[in-house]
Amino acid sequence: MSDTFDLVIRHADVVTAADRFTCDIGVRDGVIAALGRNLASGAREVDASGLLALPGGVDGHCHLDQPMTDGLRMADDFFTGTRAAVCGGTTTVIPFAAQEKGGSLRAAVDDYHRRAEGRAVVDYGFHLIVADPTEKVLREELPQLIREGYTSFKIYMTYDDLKLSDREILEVLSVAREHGALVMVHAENSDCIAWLTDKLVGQGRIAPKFHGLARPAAVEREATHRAITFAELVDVPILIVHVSGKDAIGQIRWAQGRGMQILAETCPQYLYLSAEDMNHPGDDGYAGAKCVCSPPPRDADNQEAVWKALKQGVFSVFSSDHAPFNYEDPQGKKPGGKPQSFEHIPNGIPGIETRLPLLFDGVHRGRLSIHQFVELTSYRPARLYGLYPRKGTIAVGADADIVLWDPEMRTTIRNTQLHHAVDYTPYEGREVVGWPVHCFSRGEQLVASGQYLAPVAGRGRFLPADAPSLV
Ligand code: DUC
Ligand code: ZN
Ligand code: ZN
Repeated sequence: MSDTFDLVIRHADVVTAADRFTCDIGVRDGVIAALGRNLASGAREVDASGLLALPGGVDGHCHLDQPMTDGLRMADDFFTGTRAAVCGGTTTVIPFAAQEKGGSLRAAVDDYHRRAEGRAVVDYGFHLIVADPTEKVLREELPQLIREGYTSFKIYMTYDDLKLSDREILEVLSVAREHGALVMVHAENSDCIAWLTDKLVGQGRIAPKFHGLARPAAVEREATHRAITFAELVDVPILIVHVSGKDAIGQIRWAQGRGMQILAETCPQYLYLSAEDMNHPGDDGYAGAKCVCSPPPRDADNQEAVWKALKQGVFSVFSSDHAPFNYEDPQGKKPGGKPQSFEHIPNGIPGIETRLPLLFDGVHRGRLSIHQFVELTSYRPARLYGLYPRKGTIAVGADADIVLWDPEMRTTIRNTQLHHAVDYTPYEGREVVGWPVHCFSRGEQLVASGQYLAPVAGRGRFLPADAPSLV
């Protein structure tokens, strides 16, 4: 007699954003076909006793093979980036198809598909980056792309090659409102940063640690408040990305308290890194470049504020903001091959593989519940970015993207054991409790006992997104 299922995961301690139950998981054709006790046989059987079965992580903010200006290059493409993602328990990634100023958004999307196809090992969607909202982009390209399944886009309030004026932001938000898309906002005040940077550089204060002084919390706070004001004027929800600490959190709480749909994201660096890490003495004081990201990591007080806000539900999503630049690389953190003034260090740090274990360690320490963990890292990003219920839960009919976690396993993070193509991790030597030991994507096991099984590159599929679901 033939087997009823392609795969049965036995005795799974299933945890979703809302529920916890013990059952077998029956998988057929890549989809969860049954949840129940004593399911019939599967062609493959896996015993999950003692492990937690969680929906695969959805990383709603990561950068892979994103074309860069200034001769920089990302170390991870869709192959190495998604390989690292799944080894860290993430089975869906949503990086950014970035428009260039003067270029077409459609061309950026077409180019980004070419970069992903044949490379990704897990499923992926695309956000857009709108850097040049011309009339054609606002009236034709963007509405058409939203209809085709690109329902979220990021805009920047800083960086000369990306930033929008206040007027342009209002125009983009209006299009999002009209067509039901979600706008993600990088909130830092560009002119304040430029002014502070010029002052610091003029005083010869160019080491990596001065990156933090050029982008203080007030700069993020002001831009966050301004973005909230724009959302109020247009009457549209927005998502503030990579929130770094208590000043911006204060603005978000204020808006949420007034009943506004201001959503927020934070990332591991704001829980675990601080300004001190950008002041690392190694490499004649330049090693701090490894932790240069924007907004910058702040201090212990701010870390605590981020943990509390996570617990209290201020944040909807927890993403990596994986921005993979090598350290020892003329196209990375040492542009031109040598230490540079902080203003030339590419912003961003790697973290696609360590995102989930770092937050899970907080579950182990009682900082948030296991249900909150699933909600922040899988369920809510799947809903917001139009992928639910295919992704983001363990339920009949969902894709069999399942991660079996050993909740007690102690791991010391070492870059040599990670699967990205970046030559360092900012979390080198940090011990975490809990690790994703077996990972399945659409029922195919890609990681077994922590070992990457080298599936066919390109097995990952593009996921057109439905309309955002904000709750
Ligand atoms: N913003 C991001 O979202 N990622 C990396 C750097 C940045 O400024
Ligand atoms: Zn950003
Ligand atoms: Zn980012």
